[in-house]
Amino acid sequence: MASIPTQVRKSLERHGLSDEQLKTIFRTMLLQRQLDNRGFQLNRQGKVPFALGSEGHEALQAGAAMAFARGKDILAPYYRDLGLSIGIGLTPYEIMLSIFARAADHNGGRQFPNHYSSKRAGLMSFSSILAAHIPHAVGAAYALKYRKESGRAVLVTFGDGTTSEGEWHESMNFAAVHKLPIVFLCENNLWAISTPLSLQMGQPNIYKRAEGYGMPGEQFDGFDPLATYDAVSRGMERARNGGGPTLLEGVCYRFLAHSTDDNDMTYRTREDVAERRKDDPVPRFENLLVESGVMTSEQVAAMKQDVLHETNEATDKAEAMPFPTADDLYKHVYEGAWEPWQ
Ligand SMILES: Cc1ncc(C[n+]2csc(CCOP(=O)(O)OP(=O)(O)O)c2C)c(N)n1
Ligand SMILES: [Mg+2]
Repeated sequence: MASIPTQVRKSLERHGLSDEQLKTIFRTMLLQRQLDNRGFQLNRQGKVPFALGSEGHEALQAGAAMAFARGKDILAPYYRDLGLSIGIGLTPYEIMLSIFARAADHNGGRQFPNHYSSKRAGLMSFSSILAAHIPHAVGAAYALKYRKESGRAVLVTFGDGTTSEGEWHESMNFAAVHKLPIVFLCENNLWAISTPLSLQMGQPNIYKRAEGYGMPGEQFDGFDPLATYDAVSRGMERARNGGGPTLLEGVCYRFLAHSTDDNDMTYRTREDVAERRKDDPVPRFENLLVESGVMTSEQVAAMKQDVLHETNEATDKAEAMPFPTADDLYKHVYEGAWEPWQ
């Protein structure tokens, strides 16, 4: 099984990132964790029916978001990508509109919670059906190539379990044959709800499958935002410059249950999770930034306060918004306002 390095790096390998960019990555990680927890809290308060958790994915998503070229690239995410979504420009208010399913949400409050979309941010709408978005992402990459829009690429993400789906394999093959501008980013958290990686695949190193399709593959520490940024930015640059697709695998861990509807204590123990928590990417990156002098402890504390304040404001503002009404139940579902009973 893929292992997670436990060493906190003392020296900072910044891969060309400025102090401001490093702080932006850290802020995205803090905001993701805060919003993530808010979704679970609101569910337990009976205010929202469902929320997904992404704790443990912060480094991977904030690092990948930093490699995304806003206004150019396209993101085809999956349901656990809260951090990637805010990292490429979605606001906490937009996240909360989705979680509260309010009419002002980009999907009109009609999508599953945590299923964002945004034309402005270049974030493609996606489905809860595992891997269904991957052929769509490949289609978008095909369109970029067909239209000769070089300098742009697609970033598509998915979990480890999703690599067992037929669409995943078909998409990998098609992208390699046509040398499409796309990066396949696997967020390997070692679980697919209750199915551990060892029961999902015989070859636990997902990145090694790349060779079978004829594209480069690389694995990195998904608890390290800078290793993630390095791998994803190289893959995206290659794609933007006509070099074709890449398969990347970031190894992380899912600290929370799969969703608010799941009880993970039925298939793993508190001790299992506590062991992985020792490598928690959020305090790990905080220590690195303080130890290497990018931020002081006081600046970190102020940033945490600011993130909490922003989350509270977004929560209150979204909660006060109206639900969609029955009138628009079929809006965006059937073309030309057609209704099934007509
Ligand atoms: C085609 C399909 N089969 C099953 C499900 C039910 N399901 C939802 S999430 C999930 C686990 C996916 O695990 P993984 O791809 O590793 O992503 P993770 O949730 O761990 O981030 C399953 C089986 C589904 N949504 N779609
Ligand atoms: Mg998984």
